[in-house]
Amino acid sequence: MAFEDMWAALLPVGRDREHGGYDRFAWTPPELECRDWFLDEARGRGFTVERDANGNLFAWWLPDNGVREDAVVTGSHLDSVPGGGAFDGPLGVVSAFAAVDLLRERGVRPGRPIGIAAFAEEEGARFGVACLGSRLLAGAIDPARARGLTDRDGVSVADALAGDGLDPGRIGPDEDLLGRIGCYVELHVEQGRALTVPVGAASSIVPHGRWRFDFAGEGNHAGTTLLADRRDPMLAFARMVLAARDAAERNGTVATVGKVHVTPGGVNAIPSSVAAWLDSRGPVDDAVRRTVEEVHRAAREDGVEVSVAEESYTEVVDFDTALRDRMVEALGGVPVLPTGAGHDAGILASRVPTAMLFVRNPTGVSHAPSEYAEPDDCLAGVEALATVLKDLARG
Ligand code: HGY
Ligand code: MN
Ligand code: MN
Repeated sequence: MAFEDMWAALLPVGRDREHGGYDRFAWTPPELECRDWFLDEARGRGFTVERDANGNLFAWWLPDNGVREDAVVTGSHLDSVPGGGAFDGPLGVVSAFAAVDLLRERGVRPGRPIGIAAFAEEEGARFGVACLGSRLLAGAIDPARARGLTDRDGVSVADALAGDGLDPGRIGPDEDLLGRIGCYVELHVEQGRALTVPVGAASSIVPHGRWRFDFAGEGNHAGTTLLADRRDPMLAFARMVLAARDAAERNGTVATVGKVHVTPGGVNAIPSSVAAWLDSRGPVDDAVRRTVEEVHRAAREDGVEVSVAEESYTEVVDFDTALRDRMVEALGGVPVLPTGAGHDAGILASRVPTAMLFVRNPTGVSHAPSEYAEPDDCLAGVEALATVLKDLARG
């Protein structure tokens, strides 16, 4: 099935009719539908399908020579942020199938296995930790902590895995699977405005993390409670949001507060508590750490208790230069650029040689419905990925 057909098949899955964004949260119906799509595409090509204990999917194009290790793996993720764009994640997975199709049409027979991966819960939109599936595979998160993560309705990762027929007791690092992977190359839509030609390569991912702030005050009546008697957590939250921008400007980082839960959430009730999440990223670790500390210091209000918990943090990722340079050479030279976006490739980079290809995004917008890549640029990305896979999977 050509790129366009696969793209058209996925496009409507989990798309909100009103705002056009996607809500493909891990192990919810739209994302399960995307998983089924992946399995159909893999089986339709006669690939061996593997679902690891962590819920990551792999489709294997195995060579005739019986070699089963040193695989070249490509792919990305199928889940989205709330109201996300169509390209972040799926472009890498659809392009992987399309690139392998090109190689097969051209009579290429790989000397090493080529794997296509779809990692679970990359956005962390449901359970709060980004790249959960690849972190578990790579041993970058404690399995017990992961099992206990819950979504807004109190459903745990363990429940979600069990609901999908997996044994939550088996999640965690998979040394056998990692041992079979020789390298990982992820194609991804570029998420800023830096790429001005169809295809580029990644040099690094900046340090980035997310922190949960909890503000505990006292719920009370909006009309009968004197200002002097209030312990309003919303005021501490408001200071947190404004402090995030100030601290980011001071420290040369970026900081975002995009998610907040107010309890109980009544128009005429002073909240009893507020939970809010800070996402901060920047060129160096200590600038990010300073940003979070300054926000923590500023997010205050008399009578309101403030607590902060780090939910995930990824130090700077410098992709494998030999792999990157080999990829750039095979492509005849493409721009090499850093990114402020996290990726499964950034997590796997700690275990296997990893590289990334970017496809131009003319809007420069991501994590929103207007995220976009031109069809010609998507096809250029497929050609580039096919070239890289052919080069890397040579016997
Ligand atoms: O948050 C990120 O940068 C990625 O999209 N998970
Ligand atoms: Mn994303
Ligand atoms: Mn992504």
